[in-house]
Amino acid sequence: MADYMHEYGAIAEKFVLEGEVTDIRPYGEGHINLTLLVTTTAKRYIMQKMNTNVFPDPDGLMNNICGVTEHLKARGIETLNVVPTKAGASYLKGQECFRVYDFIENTVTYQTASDSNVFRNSGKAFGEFQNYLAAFDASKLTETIKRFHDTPNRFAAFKEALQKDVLGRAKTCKEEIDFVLSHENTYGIAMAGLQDGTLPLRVTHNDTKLNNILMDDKTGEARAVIDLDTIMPGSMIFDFGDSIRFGASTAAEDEKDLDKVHFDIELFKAYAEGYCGAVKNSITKREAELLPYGAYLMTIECGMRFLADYLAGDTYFKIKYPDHNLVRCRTQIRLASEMESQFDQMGKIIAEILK
Ligand code: ADP
Ligand code: GN1
Ligand code: MG
Repeated sequence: MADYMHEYGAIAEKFVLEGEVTDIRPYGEGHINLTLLVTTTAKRYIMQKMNTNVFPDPDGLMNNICGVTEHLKARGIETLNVVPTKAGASYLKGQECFRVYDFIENTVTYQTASDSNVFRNSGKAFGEFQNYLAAFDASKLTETIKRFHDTPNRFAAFKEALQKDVLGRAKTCKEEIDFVLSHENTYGIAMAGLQDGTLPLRVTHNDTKLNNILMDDKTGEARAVIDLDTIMPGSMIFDFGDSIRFGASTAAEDEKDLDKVHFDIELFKAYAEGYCGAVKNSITKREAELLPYGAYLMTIECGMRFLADYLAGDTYFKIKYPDHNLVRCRTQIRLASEMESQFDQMGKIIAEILK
């Protein structure tokens, strides 16, 4: 194992930490940043090497995070606490950029939602998070990743990666490519709604998977929504949909055995109860109608992003083995195709909850 203390000890020293650093090790299952658990003689911290390939404007990014966390703290909501550098900055800027948060203790993150109560609680928390963001001034936000959930644009990027096929991998995933190509006519509905105003543009989290929320390890209640890097203007159906994509599955996002991967309508219902219960006073009729579609859209969009990255040589998502992105893509396609055949049931569940 790499000597993380040796590699990152001097970086940690540049932040205002309590106590002496005794240990640094990798932590969590995020796909984007290098996340390190820093232990000192006094307490624990999360230190992240920020992914500046994915987020090219770290100033704008940290400005968003400081703004949003202050907004939440002012309302008494538990959130990430940014630990400043000794020079008084919100992050360490250099060839590589680092930031530190207090470690939020006595919490867990889940990689699957085996317990429907936990999933319902996460839905409630993401819904409430949406409500808190409603009062946040969108003009103060930098768009940290342009066109993040613009699915037609993601599809164009996918086709470009396919056309280049830099590693000659396209021949190994014909079925998956065909699935993504054949569904093109389903990709434009959310963007069209945002453009013509039938879907309201809101400040949204945009990356609401279950491991981006910390749950209390005793009560199973949500404690804090984390991974605030992608807070930007977007649609509520993105936040609802991305949670369903990840959590309403019977298996992990990178399960290799597709026989184990199914869209679980009971988990969908549990999340919808939590989420819709929280946003019932603000959700519009059109948003409610499009929640099932949002689940499908976020799932197929994520599938095409994994596939595009596999074709492009794994330059975006962190991987643990060579075809990891292809494995992830396959679970998303499986889920998206099961969702397609259950739009009616999903719609009925939402209507029942909101009636
Ligand atoms: P990425 O953008 O790579 O997904 P995250 O910010 O989501 O990075 O962090 C990765 C993981 O680290 C999270 O899923 C969570 O398990 C853990 N984590 C991040 N911040 C904290 C924190 N302040 N306290 C406790 N755990 C945290
Ligand atoms: C990434 O950062 P993380 O691991 O929470 C990605 C999401 C994807 C997700 C798929 C900034 O989320 O958009 O849906 O992986 N984040 C970014 O698991 O691209
Ligand atoms: Mg994350």
